[in-house]
Order: sequence, then structure tokens, then C-alpha cells
Amino acid sequence: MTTHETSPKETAELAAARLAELTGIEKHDVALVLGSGWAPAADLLGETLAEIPATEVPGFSVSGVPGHVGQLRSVRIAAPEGSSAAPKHALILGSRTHYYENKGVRAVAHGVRTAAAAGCSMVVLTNGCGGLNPEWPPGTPVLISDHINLTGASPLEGATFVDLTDLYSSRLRAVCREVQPDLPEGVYAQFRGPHYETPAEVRMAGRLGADLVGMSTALEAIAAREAGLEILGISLVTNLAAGISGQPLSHEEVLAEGRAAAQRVGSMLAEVVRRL
Ligand code: 8IG
Repeated sequence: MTTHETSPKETAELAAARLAELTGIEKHDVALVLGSGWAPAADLLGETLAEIPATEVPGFSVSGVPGHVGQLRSVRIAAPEGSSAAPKHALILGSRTHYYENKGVRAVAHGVRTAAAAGCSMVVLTNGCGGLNPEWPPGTPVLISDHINLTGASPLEGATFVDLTDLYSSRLRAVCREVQPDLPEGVYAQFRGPHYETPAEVRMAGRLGADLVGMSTALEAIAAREAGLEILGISLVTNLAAGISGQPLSHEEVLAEGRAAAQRVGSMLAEVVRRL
């Protein structure tokens, strides 16, 4: 008898099949990964057709982070007003596995791989992050223009040489700027976490060219590119990075800023997704 190890793609295909069965939606068009502060945006996107605990779908596990909801939601998004386009089906991944949870890179990449297997051609990766620019107060949404992966890890296995030029689609960034012309752009640096940075590490990230620091997104974006998805990345600055304001960082502050900004960034995101 030959044994066969299930590949990440096969696990994602199993998850997508189960998702289709549980939601009754055969194909999704766009996926959204909602990070810290973004969960309330799900309610503004459209009509919820189905909501499923992520734990009922192969490859997903419970999230250990307060403020992260472990639900998968299927939402019907109407076309923009005046358009005759068909409605879209959005798959909202309310749970994200972070690299710092030590569940491995397969768990980190499973959500975007499932999105691709479910038929999505695009993924919107959102996160809450620390900001280096003192002119971006907490509550500022920032388009991710590029990233610096400081985790030392890759979600790809074997000799998989994937091009990361224009990883964060300039086409999709332009759609965002149609909705909100003054939306700033920045480079996102992914640290491993779960501790926040020291002020010296934040200065280092700044010298390397980062404007934003966080603990997600970069590894997911790499896996999404491999899976053939077009990627939109949007950060919500929920705190100034360590040493920028002189104030200590707290997860409670992060959640409070997220709540305060949720309505505003939520409706912006809803309008962006209608136009995708
Ligand atoms: I929300 O200041 C949030 N996530 N690494 N640094 C890092 N991740 C974060 C931060 C931050 N704020």
C-alpha cells in the first residue's frame, strides 16, 4: 500500500467542498480576511447568507486571540448602484491563524488557499497594526503597497519560486482611491510577535523602509499570490508603534481603537468590495 500525505492544496479543496455544502454557495468571488478592528465591517458588506463556525471546516482551528471571531461567513454583495452587474459572493474569514501561534505556516496559509479553492479570484487582507508615521493617528486606514517579511518563514514548500512584484495589486489600490482619494499607502513589516516591538526594533523597521508593523498579512499574501489570487491589503493603524508616541502599548487600546474606527472603515471596505 502506498501512503499519501495530504498537500496544502488538497486540504484547501476539502475545506472548499465542505464550505460549499454548508453554505449552499457553489462558488465565491472574493474573500476577506478580517483582522483586529475589522470584524464589524462584515455586517456592512451585504446580506449574510450563511455563517459557519470555522471549526466545522477542515483545516481550521479555534483562534486564541480576543477580538478574533472564528466564523466563516458567506455574504451576498449587490452590484454598485446603476450597474447591471450580477451580485457577488464574498467569503468572510473571521478567523486568522497567526504565525506566532506555532501551528505552522500551513495553518497560516489555509484561509487564503481555501478562498482560492472556493473559486475566489481576489482576497482582501485586513489587519490592525502599529504605525510609524506620527501623522497617521490611531483609526487611520492605510493601503499596503508592499511588505517586508521579517518572520524568516515562507508559507511555500519546496523549490517554489514565486514572483512578488506588485504583490499588493496596484489595480485594486486604485479602486480604493476611487472610493477614498486621500487614502495613504505604506510598506507593512511583519514581525513574528506575539510581543510588540521594542522602540529600537521600530526604528530598525523604519530604516528598512517600513511604515507599518504587524504580525500577519505578509505570509498570507505570499500564499495568496502562489494560489493565483489578486491581493488587496489594508491596514488599520490602531496604535502608534512602540517609541513613536512615548506611550506604552496595550491590546485593550488596540481593540478600543478598532471599535471606534469600525463603522468608518467598514463602510469604506463595503463600497470597495462592491466595485471589485
Ligand atoms: I493591532 O504595534 C497591532 N498589531 N507587531 N506591532 C505589531 N503588531 C501590531 C501592533 C504593533 N499593533
